Amino acid sequence: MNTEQHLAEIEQQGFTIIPDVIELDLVERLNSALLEIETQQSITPGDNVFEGHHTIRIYNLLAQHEIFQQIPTHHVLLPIVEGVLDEGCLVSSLSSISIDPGEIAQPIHVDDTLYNFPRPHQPLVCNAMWALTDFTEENGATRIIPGSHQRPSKPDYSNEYETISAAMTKGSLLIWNGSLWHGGGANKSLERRVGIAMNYCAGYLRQQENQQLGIPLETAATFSPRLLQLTGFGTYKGLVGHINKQSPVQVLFDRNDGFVNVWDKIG
Ligand SMILES: O=C(O)CCC(=O)C(=O)O
Repeated sequence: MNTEQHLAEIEQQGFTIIPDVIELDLVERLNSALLEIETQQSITPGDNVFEGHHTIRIYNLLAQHEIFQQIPTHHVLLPIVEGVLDEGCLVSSLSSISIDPGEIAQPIHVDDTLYNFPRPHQPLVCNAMWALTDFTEENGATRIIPGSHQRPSKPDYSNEYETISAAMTKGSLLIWNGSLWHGGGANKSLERRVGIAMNYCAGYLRQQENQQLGIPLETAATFSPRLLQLTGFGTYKGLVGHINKQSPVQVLFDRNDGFVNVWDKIG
């Protein structure tokens, strides 16, 4: 399937799966980096139903290791996300979700719930799950309700819903409209299920993780121009986020990266 076909699927059913798209060498290096961070920082599971009691989550990955810089700009993923949102889309959050054996199913939810617009609405959030292990119904593959992105209501956290499992092989991507009803699955297997949640939002919304304060400036200075834009060090359409008619990259790093203030463009 090409980009257009994936976009059509997301529009119709709220999600698409791209099998075996991430190079396995990269998958292994991501897995090693996550394990190293977890061990070095003694990261333990969260303490609520949403994050899970047997799930290791590592947040703010772009601040943790340079290997994660390859994720937001992925050459197959990003054009699809740009097609759902637009080219001014932002990294909303980048975190890992490792579901360990014994974890129960996460409540069904939508990822754009806090942007409280009447549903259904234009896409505000587009998220991708990177499968760093096989995802199966048994080990906690993401549960989804096809077509639910069009529903006028949001799910009730305390209800159970009929879902399907987004089973996929290691190295695959699940991409969904943030209005889709979904949640992590229960892990009834003996092995950990590892995913990276690469979440994007429209460029005119506030990002879930504060990238500009959460990523050290000396780290951001090493980012490609596109990654700087995606993390919010640029502006949306030459205006939103400007500082005295300059882009943040100009103010912080004394570089222009093609920025033209929208009013100056008009002439
Ligand atoms: O881990 C998963 O499969 C989904 C997790 C999720 O939807 C979330 O934490 O928002």
